[in-house]
Amino acid sequence: MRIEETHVSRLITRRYFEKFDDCLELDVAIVGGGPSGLTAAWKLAERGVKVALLERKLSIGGGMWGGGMCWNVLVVQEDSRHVLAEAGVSLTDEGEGYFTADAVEATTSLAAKACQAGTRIFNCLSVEDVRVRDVEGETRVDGLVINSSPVEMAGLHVDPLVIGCRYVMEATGHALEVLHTLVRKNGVRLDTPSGGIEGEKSMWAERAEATTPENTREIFPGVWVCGMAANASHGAYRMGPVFGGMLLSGEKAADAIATALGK
Ligand code: 48H
Repeated sequence: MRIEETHVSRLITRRYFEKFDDCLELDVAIVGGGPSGLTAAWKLAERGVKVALLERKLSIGGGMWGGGMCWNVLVVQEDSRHVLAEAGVSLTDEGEGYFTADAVEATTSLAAKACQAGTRIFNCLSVEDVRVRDVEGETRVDGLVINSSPVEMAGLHVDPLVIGCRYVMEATGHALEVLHTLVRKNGVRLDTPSGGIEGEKSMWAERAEATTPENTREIFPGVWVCGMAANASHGAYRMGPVFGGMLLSGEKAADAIATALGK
């Protein structure tokens, strides 16, 4: 076969911009490709929701690759192992309700599930702001302001672009980037006890695992919090390399949003 380099370039640009153009109006835009965002993406796409996942880094997977302290094994519990099992991940029953999985297998399997279900993934793309609108007297987030990660990293003064969506999913983990920007720039109140970001508490894995799904909710009109961001926004504890709550959080958010969208 003869290979023409410019044709390779044409194929890439054509397909990429077709995908990008189709994602300018989404049902759900997920910010962050960690375990919670990937699970949510998979489950939303499976329900027929038009969803894209935006990830700043070259690789998706967030904090899942390294298990604990770069020792790439992770732990899930009895009530969440079905998510990894459904993704085809091998689990080892360690007794007393603990299961272990290879962190790399778990990350790549969730990513494959999300892609194969129909999620459009944009890596190397950073969310730098939100779009807000007043809808019937209520301020609502209905889009994301995005830029190329290399532009962000180089500190170049290049204006961003915007994608619209019915719901944003804040899945940026400990950093809570979407919520911090929303609150700082717009002075709005979140649906939390203080009306602001409550912050993250120290390690208490059992409590943290219970509260992660509980705190997974619409925290501001149009914005769902998911994964570690759910706990970090609600003043809850951290859990270390126990990943069950992340998976259940993604599953819960996807189910609630798909249902709200009538899917
Ligand atoms: C685009 C962005 C932006 C941005 C950040 O941290 P994550 O793995 O998120 P979760 O919540 O799915 O999983 C948390 C888990 O990995 C973890 O840290 C745990 C369990 N910690 C417990 C403990 O005690 O420490 O992934 C978030 C992703 C990352 O890949 C970021 O690069 C990405 O979000 N991201 N992407 N635009 N503005 N900000």
